[in-house]
Amino acid sequence: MEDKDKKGLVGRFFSRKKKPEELPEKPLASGDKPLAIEENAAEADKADSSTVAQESPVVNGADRETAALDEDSQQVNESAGLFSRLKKGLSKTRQRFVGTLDGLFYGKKEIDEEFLEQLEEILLTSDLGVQTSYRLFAEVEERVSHQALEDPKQLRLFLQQEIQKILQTAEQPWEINHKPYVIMAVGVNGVGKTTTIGKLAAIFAAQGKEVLLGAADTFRAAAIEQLEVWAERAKVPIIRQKMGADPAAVCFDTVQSAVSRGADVAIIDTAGRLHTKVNLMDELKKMKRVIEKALPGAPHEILLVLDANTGQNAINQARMFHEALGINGLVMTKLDGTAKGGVIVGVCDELKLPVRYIGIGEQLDDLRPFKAADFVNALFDRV
Ligand SMILES: Nc1nc2c(ncn2[C@@H]2O[C@H](COP(=O)(O)OP(=O)(O)OP(=O)(O)O)[C@@H](O)[C@H]2O)c(=O)[nH]1
Ligand SMILES: [Mg+2]
Repeated sequence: MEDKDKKGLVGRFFSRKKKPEELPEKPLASGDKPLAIEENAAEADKADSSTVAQESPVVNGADRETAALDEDSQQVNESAGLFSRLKKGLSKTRQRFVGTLDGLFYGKKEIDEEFLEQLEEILLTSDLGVQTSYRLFAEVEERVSHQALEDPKQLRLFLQQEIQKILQTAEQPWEINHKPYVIMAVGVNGVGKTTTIGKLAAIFAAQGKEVLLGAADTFRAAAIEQLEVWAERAKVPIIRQKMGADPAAVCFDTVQSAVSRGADVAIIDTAGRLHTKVNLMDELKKMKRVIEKALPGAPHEILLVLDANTGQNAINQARMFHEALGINGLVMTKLDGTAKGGVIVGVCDELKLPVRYIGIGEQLDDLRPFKAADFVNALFDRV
C-alpha cells in the first residue's frame, strides 16, 4: 500500500517535471503583476487620456504612444533599480542561507547520505522555520530516493522553485474596496509600525487617495509626535488626542472623521507594548470593537507588521496576533541589512496570509509591494 502510494507520488513528480510551465521561472521584472491598487491608478490614467484622445485622436494618439514608450522604459529602469536594491538589501540573508547551501553543493556531483544529512542541518538551522524546513527536506528526500533529483544543481533549482511556490501564495492583490477603507496597524514594539504607516500614507496619497492617520498609540512618549512627522512628510492629516488618552477613543474619532471628510483610507497606529496591567491583545481587541461600532464592517484590514530581524520569532508573533485579532495582511520590515530574511518563507508557509509590502529601508520610498519572483531571484542569484 505504502509502496503504491510512493509510486503514485513519483509518477506525479515525473509527469510534473515534464511540464515546462512548472520549471523554475526566469527572473521577472518587478512590474509584472501590479497590485490592484496600482491597477486602479492605471485605470484612472487611462480614463483621463481617453477624454483627450477624443478631441484630437491622431496627434494625441501618436503623443500617447511616445509617452507610453517613455513610460515603459522608465518603468524598466525603475524595476531594474528596485531589483538591485532588493538584492543589495537581501545580501546578508543570501550569504547566510543560499551561500551556506552553495558551500555544501560546491564541487559535489552527486547526492549521498552525508550530503543529505548536511542539507537537513542547514535547512533546520536556517530562518525558514522548523515546520517549513522539515517539509522541504522531506520533499527532497522523497525525490532523491526515487532518483527524481539526482545532482546538487537540480536540487538547488528544486529548493528555489519550492520556496517561490510558498511565497507566491502571499502575493495577492490588495483591494481597497470600501470608502473609507480602515486599516489598523498592529505588531510588537519597535517592528516599524509607525514608519510603515507613514510610508503607506505616502503611497496611497500618490495614488490620489485622501488619507487620514489616527495616532492611537497614546502610551509611548513621543509616539504621537513621531506619527505627526510622518503625516507631514506624506502631506496627510492626522487625528490625535493627548498622550495617555484612551486609544479606543482615538480610533473612534479617526473613523468618524474619515467618514465625515469622505476620506478614502484611514490608517490607525497602535502601541506595541502597553504599560503594566493592560494586556496588549485585550486593548487591541477593544480598539477593533470600537472601530466596528464607528463604522460597521471596519476595520477592513488588520495589518500585522513584522521585523525580519526577529527571525523565527516573527512566526510566533504572527500566530499570536492572528489568533487574537484575525490578521488580513502582513508587512515584513527591515529586510535591508538582516541575515534573517528567510523567515518570510516560514511566515508565508505557516500563516498563509498575503504580504502587502516589504520594508527595505528607513526612507519614505523604502516600502515596496511584495513580488515573490523578485524576492526569490534576489535571494538565489549567485553573488
Ligand atoms: N532599516 C530599516 N529600518 C526600519 C524599517 N522600518 C522601520 N525601521 C526603523 O525601525 C525603528 C522602529 O520603527 P517604528 O516605526 O518606530 O516602530 P514601531 O513599531 O512603531 O515602534 P513602537 O511604536 O515603539 O511600537 C525606526 O528606527 C525605523 O526607522 C525598514 O524597513 N528598514
Ligand atoms: Mg510606533
